[in-house]
Amino acid sequence: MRVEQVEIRYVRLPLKRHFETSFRRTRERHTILVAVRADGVEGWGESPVEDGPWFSSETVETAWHVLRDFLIPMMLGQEIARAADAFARMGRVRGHPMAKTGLEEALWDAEARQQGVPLARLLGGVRDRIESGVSVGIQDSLPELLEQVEGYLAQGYRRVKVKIKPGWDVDVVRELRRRWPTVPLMVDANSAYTLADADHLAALDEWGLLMIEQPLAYDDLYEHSLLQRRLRTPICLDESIPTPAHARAALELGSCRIINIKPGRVGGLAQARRIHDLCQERGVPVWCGGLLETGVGRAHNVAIASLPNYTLPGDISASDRYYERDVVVPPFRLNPDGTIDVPRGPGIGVEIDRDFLETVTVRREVFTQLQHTCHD
Ligand code: NPG
Repeated sequence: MRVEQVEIRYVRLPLKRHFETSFRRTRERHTILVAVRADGVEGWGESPVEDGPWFSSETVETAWHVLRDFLIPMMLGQEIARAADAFARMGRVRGHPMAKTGLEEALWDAEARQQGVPLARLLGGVRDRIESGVSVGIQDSLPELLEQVEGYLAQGYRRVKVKIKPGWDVDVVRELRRRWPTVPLMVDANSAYTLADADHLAALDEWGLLMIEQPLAYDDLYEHSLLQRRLRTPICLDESIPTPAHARAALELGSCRIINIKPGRVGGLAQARRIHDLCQERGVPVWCGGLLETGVGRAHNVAIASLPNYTLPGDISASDRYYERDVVVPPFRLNPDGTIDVPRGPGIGVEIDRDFLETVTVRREVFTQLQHTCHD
C-alpha cells in the first residue's frame, strides 16, 4: 500500500480514578494517536507515551518530534508491501519504540482493512476471546485496596495484579490472600527494589503468587537472574525487555520465567510477535501488558493477545476500567466470564468516535508527501 497521508493527535483523556504505581500517580492519560491513509483505507495506531519519562524514556514531545521529523517522512509516499516490514524500514532510527508503535500499528490496521480481515487473523491469532486481568494501583489504605479488588472480582476479572513498592508489599499480599486464598494473584514492582531486598521479596513466596513483575532496575537482566535463583515465585520481566535480543538474553541468563509483552514497549506488533515466537519455542508463557491505552491501542493489544502463546490473562481490561467514555465504538466490554471478545470486523474491528475524539484532542498535525521532507 502507498502511504498518502499521516495524521498525529495528542490526546488527553481523564481517568475515572487515579492510577498509582511505585513511580507516580496518574490522573489523566496523555497519549498520541496515529492515523495512516493509504489506498482508500484508514488505519489507526497508538504511541502509548506519557507526559513525562517515567515508565519509559519517551514522552509525548519526544514521540511527536521523532514521528514528525523522522518516522513519518520515511513512510510518506512509500509503497509498503506489508506492515510486518515497517519496523525494519524504521530501523535507521534507533530506539523510540513507542513513537514507532503508533505508526506501525496504523499500518497493520490499514493492511487488515484493505484485505477485509480482522487484524487478529492477519497476525496469526487463534482465539476469539481473551482472558482479562485487572491491574490495581497503590491505594491510600488497605481497606480501599480490598474494596477495589472486590469490585473487580465481582465484575468477573480473571486475575488480579497489585502494584507494590517498599512499605506496600508483603503485608498487602497477606491481607489479599486472607480474603481471597485462591484467586490468581500477582504483584508488579515497576523496579522499586534492589538485590539487597532479596530476603524481603522471598517472603512473598509463601503466598502462591503467579509471578512477581519487574522487581529490580528497568534496564537490568543480570541481577534479576541472581534474584530468580533465590525465589520460588516466577519473575516476569516488563521494562527490562525492550527487544527480542533482550528476551533471548533474559531466558539464557534465567532472569525470568515469564515475559510481559507490550507492543508499545517493543516497537509494535511485529516485534511483539517475534518475542512471542521466541518464548513459544522455549516453552515460556507470555501475556499482554497495558499502558492505560485508549480503545485504539487496546484494540491492537487484544489482537496480538489472540496469538497462541499468550496463555496467561493479561492487563487488557475493559474500556470502562479506566475511562467514562472511550475514543472507539463499541468500547471494549468484559463478558460475565471475565473475557473480552476479539473483534470480528476488518482491521482493529472498532471505529473511531470522531466527535468525542475531537473533544479530547489537544494538538493535531497532518502530513502529506509534498509538505514535509526528511531532516537528514
Ligand atoms: O491496564 O493498561 C493497564 C495498565 C496496566 O499496570 C499497568 N500498567 O507498569 O505496567 C505498568 C503500568 C503502567 C501504566 C505503566 C501506565 C506506565 C503507564
